[in-house]
Formats: sequence, C-alpha cells, structure tokens
Amino acid sequence: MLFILLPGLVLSLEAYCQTEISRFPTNKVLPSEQQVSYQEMEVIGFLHFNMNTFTGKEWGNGDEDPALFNPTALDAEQWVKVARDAGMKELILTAKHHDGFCLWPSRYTEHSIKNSPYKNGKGDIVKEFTDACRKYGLKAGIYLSPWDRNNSEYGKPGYISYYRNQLTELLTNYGTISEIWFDGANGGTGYYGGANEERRIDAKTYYGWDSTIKLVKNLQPGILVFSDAGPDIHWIGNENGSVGETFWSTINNDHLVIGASDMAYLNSGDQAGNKWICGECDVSIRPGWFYHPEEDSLVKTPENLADLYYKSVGRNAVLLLNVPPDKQGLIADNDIKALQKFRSILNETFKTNFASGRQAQASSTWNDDKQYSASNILDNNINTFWAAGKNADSVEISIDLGKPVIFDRILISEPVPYGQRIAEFRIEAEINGKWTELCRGTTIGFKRLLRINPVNAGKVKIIIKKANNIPALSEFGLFKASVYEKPVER
Ligand code: FUL
Ligand code: CA
Repeated sequence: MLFILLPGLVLSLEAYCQTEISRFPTNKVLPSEQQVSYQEMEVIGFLHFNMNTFTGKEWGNGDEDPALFNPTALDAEQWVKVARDAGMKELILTAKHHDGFCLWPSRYTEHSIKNSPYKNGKGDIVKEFTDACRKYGLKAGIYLSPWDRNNSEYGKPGYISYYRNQLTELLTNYGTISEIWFDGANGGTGYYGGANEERRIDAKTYYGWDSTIKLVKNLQPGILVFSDAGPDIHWIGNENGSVGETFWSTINNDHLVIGASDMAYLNSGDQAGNKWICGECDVSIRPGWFYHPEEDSLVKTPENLADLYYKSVGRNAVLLLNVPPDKQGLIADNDIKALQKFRSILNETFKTNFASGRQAQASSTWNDDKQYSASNILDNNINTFWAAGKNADSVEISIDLGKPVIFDRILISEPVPYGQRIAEFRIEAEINGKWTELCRGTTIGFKRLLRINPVNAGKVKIIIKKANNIPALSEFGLFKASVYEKPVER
C-alpha cells in the first residue's frame, strides 16, 4: 500500500536503511558538547585566595576575625592575565574555603568580606574576579566548600539551606559560571558559631547532592559540576596532578560518593563505565594550596610543570593548576616566572609536528570511504578522523615521513564525541631498516602524549590491538622536545 501510494518515500527509506547499515557506530556512553569543550581547554587554573592567605594556615578553624582579611593591592586582572599568558582557559576561585569566610558579601552570613577592611567592607572579590575573566576571555569557575567550620548549623539540616542559598547567590549574580567545584573534605572539628566541637556528617546522605546539583543546573544550564562523583568532571584521586596511564573517561558512578570514593578507581576510570565523566588533575604550584611567604623558594620548576602536563593532559585529563595570590592580592613573581617558562617549553616542544601533512596508509578504512581516510590523522584538525574497516580487530596505520626525522614525543587522539574505544596500542618505527617498537600504551582518549628517547626514523606505524568498538583516531603527531624538558624516566 505504502509502496503504491508513496513510492518516493519507500525509496528514500531504502536509501536511509542502507546508510544505517554502514553508518559509523557511536559508543553507548558519550560526552556532552560541554565536556568536549572542557577537555579542549587542557590547562585551567585554581586560585586559592581567602582568609588562610592572611593567617598562614591551610585550613582555617572558622573563628578567624574578618578584620584580618585585607589585601592591599588586589588586582584580579593581574590573575587573569598571568593565567592567560600561561595558556589557561578557565580560572576557579575559592569563594569560600572550609573556614567559611566569603569573598562576596553574602546576605546569609556576617562572616564575609563585608566585615573586613577591604574596600571598607564594600568589596566583592567574586565580582572583580568574574569581571576580569570576562574581560580577557577566560571562563570563570567557583569553589564553594561544602564543609563550613564557621557556620553554627553545620552538621544539622539548617546548613543545607544555607549552602544552597549561597550557591544561588553565586550562580545568579555573577553571569555565566562554567564550573562549580565541590570539595570532598568533609566534617571534623571547628568553631561552628562558638560550639567549638567535632561534627561528623554522613557523606552519603547529609548534603542531598542530587537536589543541590539540580538547583545548580537550573541556575546555570551550561555549568559543569566537579566532585569525586561528577556528574560532569571527577577528581582523579590524588592532589599531585597525575592521572593513571590507563584512563577511561567512562566510569560507573552508581557507587561514587562525594568525599568517600575509591581513589584508585577515580585514577583509572572504567572501560565498562555507565557515565562519561572527565578527569581533572588538581595540583598546586607550591607545597600548600594557599600562599605562604616561606614557600616562595619552593615553587615548582617549569620543568616539573611540563612533566605534570604529560601526566595529566597527556593521559586524557585536564590539568587544574593552583596559583595562589599573596597577601597583597597578587600572584607572586616566582610563580609568574615558572608559569611563563612552562608555557614556552610546551610551545617549543609542540611547535613542529613532523608527521603533519605526510602520507598515511591504513590496513582498512570504514566503508572504504574517504571521509574516514588515514590522512585525516595528519591534518591538524581534531574533528576529522580515520576509522578502521568493519570488525577490524588488529589494525594499523603506516606513516611515511618523507625523510628521516629525529623525534622523542608522540601525540595520539581519538575522536571522543564518538566515545572512547582504544584499550591497547603500540608505536613502531623503521630504524636502520628494522621495525622497532618505540612504546606501547592502553588508553588514548582526547589526547595521549608519550615520551621516548630520541629516535631518527622515516617511517612510523601505529598498531591498535584492542578496542571496544571500531577503532578511530583523529590526530597523530611527532615532536622533538625542548631541551628544557625533564629527561625521560626509564
Ligand atoms: C582539598 C582541600 O582540603 C584543600 O584545602 C584544597 O582546597 C584542595 C583543592 O582540596 O580537599
Ligand atoms: Ca584530524
């Protein structure tokens, strides 16, 4: 009937079915567009600046006098310019740390900047920070500590409305906020409005996270929520900036709890995971999270920072690097110098991709379709990719560099909008006429960087041994490291 009445429609249905059969398959668990853009940022910055900056502590007790908070030369634009020059695309500010002191004049507490000498109580550092981010094109994120050692209601139901009220202020009055950071540190001793006691909470139930996260997303639909448990970005289980060499952006989040998750699990993700949650590696440029003058000589070296880039961004995660402003309200010179050199090292290393635009030949190509051809991995465009032919188990791509080149850094990327697939791969090079293994790895994801000792080779092979779906790669690169990088650990 349909055929007689609507032959045109039937034909197009047939054509549709044919394309269905050959359509490049996506995985079940995929990132959101915001998550893909989040990974593209690679390096973002953390600003631990609050009451602790003035008391010399890392965790304030909550009874600190607001009169102590008095930055004399605060310049949020300096923070943002330093971050921008270091290649950071987003900054996250500690609007409230565990001691409960607020950098904005919250209506819900007296324990804030409004009772400090800063601008005679008329200041709002969250506003200065978000305005500066916008002026220089960086995204703004907020850290609001769930644990509050000042608030008398902490540990009781009343604190939950207080916390949500504060979130509402922060996510309503300061324009677009790209990331909200929920810290896992929870409960213990504190001032608590004068009670001076220990208050423990049940991390599983106390905060009512589901409703809080709903509120956050209602107020800022595009926001990404960070915590041990996601839902959008998760902690990688340590504070030294390094994620596992095997790292899946997928993870089973049924048993993840903010403040009580299995750290080893967070460090590897899970190939069989039911949620896409990006990994974020937080680490401080100094031993502490807050600025302490006695740590001025202990700022991480540019070489160390570059090493962390490989251990975070180079393993499919984002690097969240903390740079704490000092008592004046400025990022200190040593930190600025280290950041600038860090960025120049990366710029130098990744300036020339010796594989770019060269010849690539795959053992198979999806549908033999040019759209998925091997040359797509050498076009400097992460949106174009090669995909292997159907049911290909072990596949390879050979790359002819045209002439021998010396390289010691390798970059590989998967087209993550289609899911994370590759679970085992190996790179070989033809050295003096003999195919030699250079390195091997497990996961790739958004970006995988491998460090090897320098080799001189004119031909390279990528061999994919295991994948959970048709293997696909979006980019491949070969580079020669800056002399300022750390030697390869063996
Ligand atoms: C931890 C906190 O206890 C530290 O003070 C710092 O804020 C770090 C980023 O997270 O859990
Ligand atoms: Ca490409």
